[in-house]
Amino acid sequence: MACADIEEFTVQSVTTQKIDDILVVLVDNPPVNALSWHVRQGLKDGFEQALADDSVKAIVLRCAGSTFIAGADITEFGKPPQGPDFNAVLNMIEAAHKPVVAAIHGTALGGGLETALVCHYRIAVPSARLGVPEVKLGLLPGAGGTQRLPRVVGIEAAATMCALGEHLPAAKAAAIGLVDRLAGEDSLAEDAIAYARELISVGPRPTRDRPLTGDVGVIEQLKAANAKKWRGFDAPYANLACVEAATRLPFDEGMKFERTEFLKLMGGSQSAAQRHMFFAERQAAKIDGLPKDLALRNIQKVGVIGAGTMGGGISMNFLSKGIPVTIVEMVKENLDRGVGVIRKNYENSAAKGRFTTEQVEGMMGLLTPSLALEDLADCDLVIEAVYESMDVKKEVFGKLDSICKPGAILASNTSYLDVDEIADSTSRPQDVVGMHFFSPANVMKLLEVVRGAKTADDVLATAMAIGKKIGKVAVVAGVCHGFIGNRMLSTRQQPAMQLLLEGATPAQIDKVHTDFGMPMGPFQMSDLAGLDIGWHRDPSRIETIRDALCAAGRFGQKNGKGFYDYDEKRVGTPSAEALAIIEEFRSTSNLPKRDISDQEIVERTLYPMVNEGYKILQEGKAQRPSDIDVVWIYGYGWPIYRGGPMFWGDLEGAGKIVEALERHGVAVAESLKAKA
Ligand code: T1G
Repeated sequence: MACADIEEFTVQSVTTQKIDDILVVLVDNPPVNALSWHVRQGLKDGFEQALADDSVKAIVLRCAGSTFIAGADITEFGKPPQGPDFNAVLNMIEAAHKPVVAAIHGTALGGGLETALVCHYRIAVPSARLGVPEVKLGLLPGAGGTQRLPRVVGIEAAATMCALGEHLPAAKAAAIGLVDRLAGEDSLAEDAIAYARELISVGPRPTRDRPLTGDVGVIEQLKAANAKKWRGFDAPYANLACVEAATRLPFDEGMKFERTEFLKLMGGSQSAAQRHMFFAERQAAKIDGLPKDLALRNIQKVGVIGAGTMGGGISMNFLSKGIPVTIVEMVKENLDRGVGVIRKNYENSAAKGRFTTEQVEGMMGLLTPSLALEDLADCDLVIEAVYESMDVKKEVFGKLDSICKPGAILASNTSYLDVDEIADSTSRPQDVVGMHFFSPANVMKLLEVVRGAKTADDVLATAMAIGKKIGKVAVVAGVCHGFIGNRMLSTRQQPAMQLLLEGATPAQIDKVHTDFGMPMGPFQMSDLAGLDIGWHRDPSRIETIRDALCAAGRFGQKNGKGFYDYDEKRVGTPSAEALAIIEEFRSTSNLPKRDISDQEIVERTLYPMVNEGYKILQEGKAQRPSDIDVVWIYGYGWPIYRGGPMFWGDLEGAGKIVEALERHGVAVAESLKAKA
């Protein structure tokens, strides 16, 4: 039965099928069976039909396609409501006087799991995953999840699921009572009907009437264990408040409490930001102007040149996904050290339970160390991660050009050099692309894929696809100094240094940034990277504050002192010596020392980043503003609850930003000025 004609159009996203005394309600709303308004309407119609038909003794709710319902339709948020109220539909299902079985495959997430929770019983295939990931959207399960989960799995599991938003595999879900029965991987439809028929004599089991069990103390434990990770976030605490309410309020009161908390989050900027990032991350994978069905190059074997920190980390990305890697170094000692670091990293992960010993040996077995570039001849993709010097890179690519097989993709991990110039050192510039990993390369999710002027479309698309395959969030960048992320970073670092000359301290400036939600501020980041990177090594030549610190032997975390002093655990504290060096250098600048407000620090270090983002877009070096947001969240730890620099800039307001930039004498991007 199709759901009723809707004023705009008739949809077939929910149909029913009667099999003897069982009615199957089937949802079919590709790609993830989201609970769009016409699905809610179809569920309402389908269950009304089932409940009115006396020959129907039990009901099965199932989904077509690759997954059970993956949640509310996020694209509907913020738009005028359409179709029946979600909670009303769920309450109707829960109150059914006939047993209702949810048949789960793929993922039952968010509103999808909430729909399964109002069904009286749940059967799932072993490969299914269940969860309430709303917290990752800055939300909470707003259709009874925080009230019904504790009644099914207990307070501890419910609090953990709501606050962390992780997916549970079906076996784990069965172990905690979220799933009542496991079906055969390929026989869910039949097994669900058989299970429903068994339940006819058992009858309905409304979740709202089930007793709530467990220890509410888990809530404070979760807060204590996640305080650092949840710094600045609203949603985790709202989720826990709702679960806590379930332990002390009658069900209907608890539902009202949940509704109030849900609407607070839905109306706030954090959820808007995190929902923006949900789509931004998926949009980043799309390359405008390329045909969807473009054939990709086949990447079976990867070569990495350089076994240092970056080369080793890059290699691990492929090895962890079962892709063989030949890693090449010029000096045996460096090669052996690099291979040893890779093994050590895997062994450390195994010690934390992430890999078994066999898996570590398997991954190491895919690694072929070599001292000869010639061993890269049969690689489909070669990634160069040698010293950041154009001359060195051009020499390497010149050799690769004569060694590598036709069609091999030649990629540079350069973090800011001109990929076109590197490409022109080969006879195959169409096969050259930038693949800029972020350190530590086996951990950081961002991958900037730098599109050269001559990079072939299939090379670009293949680099993006292999990036996703190894678990990265890949973003297309154009060739310019620093591409997207580092180019914007420099517009923050320069004014930060200037503010020191005018009287601010490193700690004050860094605190503005960490209070904003960044993992570290400009000077903490400089100490981490190393103040001596790119230093001319002449202690008598002091032209900048950094020169002065390096001349005094203050290189950053690496030797325990930079802008800050560091203890053996690399915990930094303000340094009287560093402040004295800065003050001495500052006094030569003839700039009056003055008190500088935190707002001025925001205007002079964060607003220029937004401005640079507009310039990057104007120059076509990024495909879309949301790509820039993705770069900063996955490459630099920009707080996701602020949605990235461009989203945040919109929230701040173009007019406010332009006024401040002009007041500070910064040249404003035309496209930003036009928006003010
Ligand atoms: N709404 C709308 N579109 C969605 C969607 C959703 N819930 N989930 C995915 N899509 C789109 C996605 O944008 C992409 O579109 C396509 O589907 C494939 O997604 C009241 C308030 C299910 C694990 O948070 O985690 O319920 O790019 O590329 O890698 O309490 O999608 O093709 O145009 O991610 O196979 C809670 C979000 C919502 C789950 C599949 N649910 N989705 O991963 O495919 S809030 C979620 C996912 C809620 C209630 C609350 C994943 C997936 P396009 P994909 P995938």
